[in-house]
Amino acid sequence: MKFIHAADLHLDTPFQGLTDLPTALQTQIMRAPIDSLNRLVDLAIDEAVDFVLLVGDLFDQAQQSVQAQAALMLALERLNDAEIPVILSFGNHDFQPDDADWHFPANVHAFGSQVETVTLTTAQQTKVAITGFSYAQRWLTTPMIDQFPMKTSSADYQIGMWHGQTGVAGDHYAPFKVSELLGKHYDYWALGHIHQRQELNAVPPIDYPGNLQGRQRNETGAKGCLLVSSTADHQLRPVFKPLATILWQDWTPTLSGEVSRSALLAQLTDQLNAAMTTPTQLVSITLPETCTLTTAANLALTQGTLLRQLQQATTGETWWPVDLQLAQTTSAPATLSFGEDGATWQAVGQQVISSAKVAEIADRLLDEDFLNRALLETLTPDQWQQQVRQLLTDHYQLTTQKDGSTNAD
Ligand SMILES: [Mn+2]
Repeated sequence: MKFIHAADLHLDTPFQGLTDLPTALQTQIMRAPIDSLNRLVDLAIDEAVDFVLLVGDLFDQAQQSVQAQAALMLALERLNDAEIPVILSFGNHDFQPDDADWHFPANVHAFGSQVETVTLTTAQQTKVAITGFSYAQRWLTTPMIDQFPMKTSSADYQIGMWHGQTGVAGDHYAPFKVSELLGKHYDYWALGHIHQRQELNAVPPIDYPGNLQGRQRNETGAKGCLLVSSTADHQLRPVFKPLATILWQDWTPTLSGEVSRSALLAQLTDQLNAAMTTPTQLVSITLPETCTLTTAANLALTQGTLLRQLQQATTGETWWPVDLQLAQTTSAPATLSFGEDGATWQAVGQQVISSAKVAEIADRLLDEDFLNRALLETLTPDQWQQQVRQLLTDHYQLTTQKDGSTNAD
């Protein structure tokens, strides 16, 4: 026996926090949840599975978009043509009243808000009982476990479908305890709701497959479904199958020493080109503590110009930078205080203002676009003032207050 366990498709998910995307990538991202569903159907047909379980949150909202509904119906029709049954439930995102009329194809069984059991007989004459429920409202605080029957003796395997999370009575998302599920003696618990793939118990498996397609920055890594097969000793064993067409990724480049803006841009581009292959990666970049940035590079980072330049340096076919930041260090940021202590300034001035230091600083300053431009074209005094003020406030955390507190963080 072989089946697919998937959950949390969120077909009409709104992707947020992405700006300035190339049109092709934007289209690819908007289609990603539907593309991953279509790949699930391909997998089901290729593997000739006996049935497919979809455990809640098929849609992102109780009111679905027409496109998402059409995509689901098309996928279910393809499985119907292949004579693959689908057992599905609705979750806390796509909760449905019991009298909602979906006109699903004949191969589909959708659970209502009361726990029920459906029984299938596979082509190899294996009898499988599948027990589950749907959400009829956003929250499900009542204990559902009491409604679940003990494993029936009339089926070869019994599978529970449960969209929810561990917790105590009163929690919002169908709370359960692992021990309660184990107490029913089922052969497999197909969970949904938690978007991170995880196994709460190995034998029998109590598994979250994770969502089919990552929806935001913290949903990183490969996403897909579980392909579950029976073993000779009558166990059910899940294997992860990646399906997502877009991956969110946290990534840190290899960098050391002091890095200028141009070197940083070149290094990031080269390393990303080498590291990122299909499927397309949406990358949140954290620079390692092993490197320090020149003043200009730091300014470009904090102002976002470095991220924009990096976005301009990629076609978006294999990677797209969504964020770029320094590793969080525990030490306090350096601040420069314009206080009233003239003696300190004199002492510091004698140390700092040497011809070598001036040359070094001038070199770094020429890394600044606006200073470079000023030498080639004419900046008005107003533009000069505005740019210098921006440089000081953004990079040096300029403070003019006597108590030394900063006006920026
Ligand atoms: Mn959910």
